[in-house]
Amino acid sequence: MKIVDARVVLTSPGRNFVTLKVETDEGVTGLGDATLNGRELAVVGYLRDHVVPLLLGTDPYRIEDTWQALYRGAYWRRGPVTMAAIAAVDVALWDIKAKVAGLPLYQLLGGASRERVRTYGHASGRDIPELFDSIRARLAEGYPAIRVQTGVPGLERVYGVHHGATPDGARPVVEDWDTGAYLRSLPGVFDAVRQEFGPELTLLHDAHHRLTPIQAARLGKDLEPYDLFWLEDCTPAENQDGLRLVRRHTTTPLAIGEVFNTVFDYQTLVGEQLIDYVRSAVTHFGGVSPLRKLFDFAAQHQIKSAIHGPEDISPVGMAAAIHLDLAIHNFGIQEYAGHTPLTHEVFPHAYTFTDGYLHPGEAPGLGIELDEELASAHPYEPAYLPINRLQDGTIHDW
Ligand code: EZ4
Ligand code: CO
Repeated sequence: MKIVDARVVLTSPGRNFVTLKVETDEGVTGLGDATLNGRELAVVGYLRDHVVPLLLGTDPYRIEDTWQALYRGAYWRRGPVTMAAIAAVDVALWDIKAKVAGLPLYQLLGGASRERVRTYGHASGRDIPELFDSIRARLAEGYPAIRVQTGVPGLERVYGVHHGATPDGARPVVEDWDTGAYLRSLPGVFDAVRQEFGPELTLLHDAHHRLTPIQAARLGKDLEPYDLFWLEDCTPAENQDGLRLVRRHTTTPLAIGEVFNTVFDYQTLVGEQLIDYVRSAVTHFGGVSPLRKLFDFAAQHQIKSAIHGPEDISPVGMAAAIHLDLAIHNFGIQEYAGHTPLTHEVFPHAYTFTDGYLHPGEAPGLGIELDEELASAHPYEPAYLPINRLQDGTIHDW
């Protein structure tokens, strides 16, 4: 079998998605997600100009060899653009191989280790009543676990919550931030949530890289009475050593890694067991092949998976994640923000979301298709994540 064509499809059925479609001389096709929120066109160019020409004529069964050739052959390694592009190829080739085998992808990854995949959803509100309504809405949808984000008194925007296309597409929305106000208000929010919803509900929180290690240590301690499933991205972890300090001070479980793109970002974090959950997405980590290796490394340190699943992972990336979730032993939880009805129409899929649990379905391959005609009716719209400024105007991590 040979790869005879590969196309990059950029579409915005509510938000932008980058999809690679690989075609073979035997008519079998594969899909991969390469969406990099706010930097989509860079990945489109990387794939179209530098990856697709290298794929033509190659054997789609040679997934590992192709991965290594794209990773090592570029000479310039790592980085989100490169690794999103390689991820799309890796996933598309797994899709092809599983389709030819006539098996859902999870079977090629070792088969099911569980019946279904537990998820968590997002709740947020400017104040407590709005937050409670949002939590009730997620519970009504069946979510067994909920990430809680709220407004901070004195700040205008609910942080860490972003909204599709920006009003002025060419420029990011500017938000405001005050770490002191956040640290003072958050424990009270979780106290109120526990009083209203009881001790059983699984609760998570995302600090979105906004704290220093000592601030993160304090927050982790202050949140201990509320029994969080995890505190996510408590501090930017490019400096992996900083997590030693956080870890020494708190038993609140820690999750990190949605912006990471290779195992090297995790060497200290996993090797010293400084975190409890790894957050990388198939889409941003070079695909199913390297993420599987990361999970095996994490398993040696009793660390579990928690694949990133916001709206900006396409249904193709989500499908790949769900197959992996079902197959690996050290599965933790799967984030599932869901997609717009139009997105589900552009990407018809076999995976299901029922009572808060996902299942990849039994269709051969990833179990996903791309309606190219509908996709082309919804072209790319420039959109950026917000940026953050402190009250004196200093740029802060978003
Ligand atoms: O802000 O995916 O845990 N989930 C998150 C996400 C990220 C976005 C960035 O594109 O933090 O909502
Ligand atoms: Co996050």
